[in-house]
Amino acid sequence: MTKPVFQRFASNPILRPCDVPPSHPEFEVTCLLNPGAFRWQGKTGLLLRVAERPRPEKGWISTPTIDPDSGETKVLRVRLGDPELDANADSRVFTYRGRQYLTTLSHLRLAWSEDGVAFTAETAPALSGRAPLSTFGVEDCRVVEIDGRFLLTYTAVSEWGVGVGLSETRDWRAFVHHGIVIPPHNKDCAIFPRRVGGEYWCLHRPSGLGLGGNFIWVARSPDLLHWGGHACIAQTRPGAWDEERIGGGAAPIETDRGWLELYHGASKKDGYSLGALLLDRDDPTRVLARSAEPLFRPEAPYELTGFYGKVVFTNGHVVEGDRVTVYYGAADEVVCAATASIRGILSTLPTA
Ligand code: MAN
Repeated sequence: MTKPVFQRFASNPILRPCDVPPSHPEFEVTCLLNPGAFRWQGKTGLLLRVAERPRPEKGWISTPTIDPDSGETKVLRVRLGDPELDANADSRVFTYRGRQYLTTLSHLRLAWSEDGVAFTAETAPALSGRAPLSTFGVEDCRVVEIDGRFLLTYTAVSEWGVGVGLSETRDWRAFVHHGIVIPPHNKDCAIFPRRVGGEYWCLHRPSGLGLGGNFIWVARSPDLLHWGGHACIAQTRPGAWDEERIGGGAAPIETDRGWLELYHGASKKDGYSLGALLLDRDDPTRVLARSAEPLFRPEAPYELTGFYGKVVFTNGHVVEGDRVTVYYGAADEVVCAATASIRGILSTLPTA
């Protein structure tokens, strides 16, 4: 058997819901997942997705949302068995009176580490949902640094849909919020770590209803706010490990063979796994290679079972020389890490 490309940290999971205090005394932290990752002032930072809800009550389902008018967090509480409730298909969502809700409300929380292994979370959120366009929370933040600016792209969820929010900071204390830069339905947006041909580039993931699908696109922008030049670069592949949906991970990694992007793909049978795309360095609309098989799939117990089982999902990594450390959400419940040699990943991607 060939050696696996990724090695999991022995201390996985490195962060669990009980490691982070809730943002509200009446809530519990249900899931800790999908962190953005970055280096700052000699430390490794994670921007965790903290998913909360009121403590479970037998016979009831309840979820917090932010009131679009007052901006206050309120709780929707529905009795199980209510004929207008459909809550069985997916632990992440439910439908009530014909409207879809998330079962948890997510915010983004900073956690810091000296060694990239042991992290301490801050006690208060760094970024929370706001009315009107993230009243169901903010999720799955990608972080990239360009010229001392940390650019944060995240999923902004509301009853109006799932869009891409952009915020930025230079010091992790003061944030500038730019609002939604790509409207619904779109998520998994990662900005490239440098301009290409004088413009900013990003990966994003619209969801097609009917025609199209959950495919990966690229776009360009002169100012990070206005995106154009859209091109669809990767589609789901029937019968493959990424047959159902795909989406970009964190910012592409520049290598001498091109931009290396670690992305997630989902299949009905195997859940969410990770693979790689290699894009042309000067023209990221050109795909040079793509993983035929996943590089990393849910196998450890904490990846197979949890809030939503069979998931490894990444949107954050740290690169040091040839080594990439991928921080990932496992089973939508805990945060884990694994490392790989970038050369090792590239060697799995033959180009024509
Ligand atoms: C999907 C999943 C959830 C997420 C919602 C909204 O259902 O990715 O984890 O909360 O989309 O983004």
